[in-house]
Amino acid sequence: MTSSFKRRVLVPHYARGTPVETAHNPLACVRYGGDEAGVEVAQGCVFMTLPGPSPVLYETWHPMQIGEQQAEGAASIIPRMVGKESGIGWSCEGDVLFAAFWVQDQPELCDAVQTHYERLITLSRQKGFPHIYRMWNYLGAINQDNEYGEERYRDFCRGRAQAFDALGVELTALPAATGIGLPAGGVAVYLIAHRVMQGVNVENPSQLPAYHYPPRYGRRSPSFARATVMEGESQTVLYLSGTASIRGHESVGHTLDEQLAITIETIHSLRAAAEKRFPCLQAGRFESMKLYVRHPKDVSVVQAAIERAFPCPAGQAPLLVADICRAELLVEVEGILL
Ligand code: 3EB
Repeated sequence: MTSSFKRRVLVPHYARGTPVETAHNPLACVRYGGDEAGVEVAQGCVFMTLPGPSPVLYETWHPMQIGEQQAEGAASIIPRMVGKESGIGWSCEGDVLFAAFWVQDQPELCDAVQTHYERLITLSRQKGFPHIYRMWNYLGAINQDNEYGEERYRDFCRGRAQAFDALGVELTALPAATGIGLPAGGVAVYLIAHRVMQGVNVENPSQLPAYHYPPRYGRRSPSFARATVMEGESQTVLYLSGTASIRGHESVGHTLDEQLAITIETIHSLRAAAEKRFPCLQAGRFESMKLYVRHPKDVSVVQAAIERAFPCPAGQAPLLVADICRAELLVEVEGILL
């Protein structure tokens, strides 16, 4: 007797202002805005709260079927499991895992970030989900200097890079990611990982790989791929990293309009690179996007431009006012295409 099981990946769904977080049984719920930041596990779900003003944005994570596979041992019947171990909240079901940590603010971020990153990756491996395919990093006062005069984003990048080094992760195996500011201190990180499917990384011909940025942007380069593709038999999913107005390794454009135009062009170029390897993505649409804007006055212009360039289902392109990881950048955009 043969049986098959659903091959799935995790995708987000966004809701604003209403506490619908546990409807549809998500694996995780990230709340953008709340008084008390942290990670907790309840009702079979990881709840992560990031500091910030209300109204709150809720991002829930749901398994989506992308194919079917012959059952390999018990993978077909692995039920929902959740837990919190050494500060890492995690939940898994079948072949998908969500895991997250929150670290209190520190005078220097590097050590705490390295320690927690290593725990996060090690936990993913130990639970049986070694294929990390997308990560998000949010840090307070991202453009301010730490006690030693190093910008906190760069301080963070050192800890992250050291953790990947220590665990033997090759540069070309780094997942797609986002790195963005928070209105208050501390560091929030979460990831999604798969039991058996390795993501395929895609770099952008118009940009230097971030992990090769020269030292003028920090002692250790940012550890992420421009995009990761998860290929299923019935659906292929493109996870775009946070994308900003950068060509080569340099920030370009002084005005919002210039930066927006270059960001959109950069996303088109990244998408074209992904389509070369995965032609089925040509028929794809953005299922969701997440927009980050430094200044509140720029919100409506960014929303309108992105909506025109990359139409998304209603409500699935939320915008957060946040600092971007380089002080001169005004806008950053991430997205999921399928
Ligand atoms: C850039 O391209 C813009 O440090 O995890 C985008 C995506 C950016 C992820 C990260 C940073 C990160 O360098 C910033």
